[in-house]
Amino acid sequence: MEQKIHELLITSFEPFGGETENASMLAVNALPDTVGPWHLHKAVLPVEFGTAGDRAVALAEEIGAEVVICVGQAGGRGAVTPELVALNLQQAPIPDNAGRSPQYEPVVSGAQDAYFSTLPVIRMADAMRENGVPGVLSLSAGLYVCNDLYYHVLHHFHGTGVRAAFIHVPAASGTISMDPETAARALTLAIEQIPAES
Ligand code: PCA
Repeated sequence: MEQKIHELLITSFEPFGGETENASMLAVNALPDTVGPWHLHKAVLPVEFGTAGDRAVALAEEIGAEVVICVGQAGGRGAVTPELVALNLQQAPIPDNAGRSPQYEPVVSGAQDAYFSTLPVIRMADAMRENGVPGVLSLSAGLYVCNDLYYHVLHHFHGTGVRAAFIHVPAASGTISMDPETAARALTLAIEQIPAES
């Protein structure tokens, strides 16, 4: 019997903060085009409040994605960190790539304070460690563009059945870092934990 193909959007981010690379791009580029029943659609998003989320939602709808995985770089973290929650708050320690630096403004005015991931992020972190890849559940994606994107996606798809998670990967170079192949292995393990509901 033929296996049904399920569409999955996986996004990464362009470089930001004056850096020339973004580990999320390197890790996502290193992924295969299919993982189990999942057909991966890869896209690179701008590091811009609002725009990143709008683009991810538009792409997900265009390809009929059942699952959206957003990946970003978290400098200073030594493990791959699936994010449990997205907060309805923006705070920019540095301007985004469009020069905007919101200070404690909501992502979506009047919407609920937070959303939990709709994917098994705890299981994802466990699977990484069980397979020898540093992986830890994170309770905060920060308040910068990664969290903004995550909140946008969870808010937009709330109640629709389209499931989403955000995963931070360590920087690709420097003292606290992870090579892109290991980060890609962690992302593959994460995707393997997603039940394909049809
Ligand atoms: N990391 C930033 C934004 C883009 C990225 O890769 C963040 O953690 O918010």
